[in-house]
Amino acid sequence: PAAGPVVISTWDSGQISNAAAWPVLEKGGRALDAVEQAAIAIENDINCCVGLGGNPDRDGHVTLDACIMDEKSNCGAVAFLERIKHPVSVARKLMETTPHVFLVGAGAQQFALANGFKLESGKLSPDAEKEYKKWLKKAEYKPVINIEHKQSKGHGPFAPTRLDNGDFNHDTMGTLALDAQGNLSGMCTTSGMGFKMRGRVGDSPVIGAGLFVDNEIGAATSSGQGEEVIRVAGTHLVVEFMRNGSSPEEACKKAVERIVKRDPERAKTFQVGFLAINKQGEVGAYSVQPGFAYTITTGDGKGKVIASKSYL
Ligand code: SD4
Repeated sequence: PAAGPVVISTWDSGQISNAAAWPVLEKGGRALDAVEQAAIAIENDINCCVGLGGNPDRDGHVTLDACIMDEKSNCGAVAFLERIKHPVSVARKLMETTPHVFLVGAGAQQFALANGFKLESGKLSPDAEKEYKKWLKKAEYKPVINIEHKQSKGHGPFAPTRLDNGDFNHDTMGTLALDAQGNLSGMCTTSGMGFKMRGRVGDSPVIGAGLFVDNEIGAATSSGQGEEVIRVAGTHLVVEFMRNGSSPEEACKKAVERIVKRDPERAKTFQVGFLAINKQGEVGAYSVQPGFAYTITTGDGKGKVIASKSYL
């Protein structure tokens, strides 16, 4: 018998994504549709951290990375996409209507426009504008650990994800769903690391790094310093650990340990968090630094935020 439905999303802002995914799953709908709804909801939320409301690159442009993967290992991804509100939906369109899996930059935007997506203004959200001006004063190019690991204070359900000092506690949302038919799908969407180098792409749109789904075994997504995740093909690794018998939490822990082992000293300076679900509907997470969390929705349809265990 199928274990679903269940939906999990990274971070406490996962409450917003899960609330949009749940009605699809509750009605017996497809996990793929559920995770796309999760993406649309969070990309629409101007108070959150991903989508066009996110922080820009160091030249002042918001550039989006996203991907989606279904139960048949179909996948679609876009990166360095500008002025399009729903990158995950563009990725899905690419997956379903072309022989390709990955489009970037101007080509991705051209594909989106040809498929009826609207060109948005490109103006920064008021919060992002403020943050960018603040950043420009020093214009320091270094990925900031604090953005990732500071505990979000006072976040009730649907509270803004900006911290009191204006930072986000993250810039990426990943959602994994198991539907009533027992099928898995996932998505990952991001504005990427704030004030990144122009053209920089992280792990989030990279299949096997920011997201991986294997319908026989399970699925995983990640958040944090994308470069570290790409180096170990992080979410593919998590799914392979599950294939070899690890629980979702153990699998996430082993992937974190693989990253830390490379340079334990340096690992003190960045955050990576993995989130996973297996075919039985068991879920788990693990991160390098404290402060990572995820939201799970199942049974009663209420999103529950759970703090991840961490290496440090
Ligand atoms: C990236 N993984 O672009 C993303 C950033 C992130 O929470 O997860 N922020 O590297």
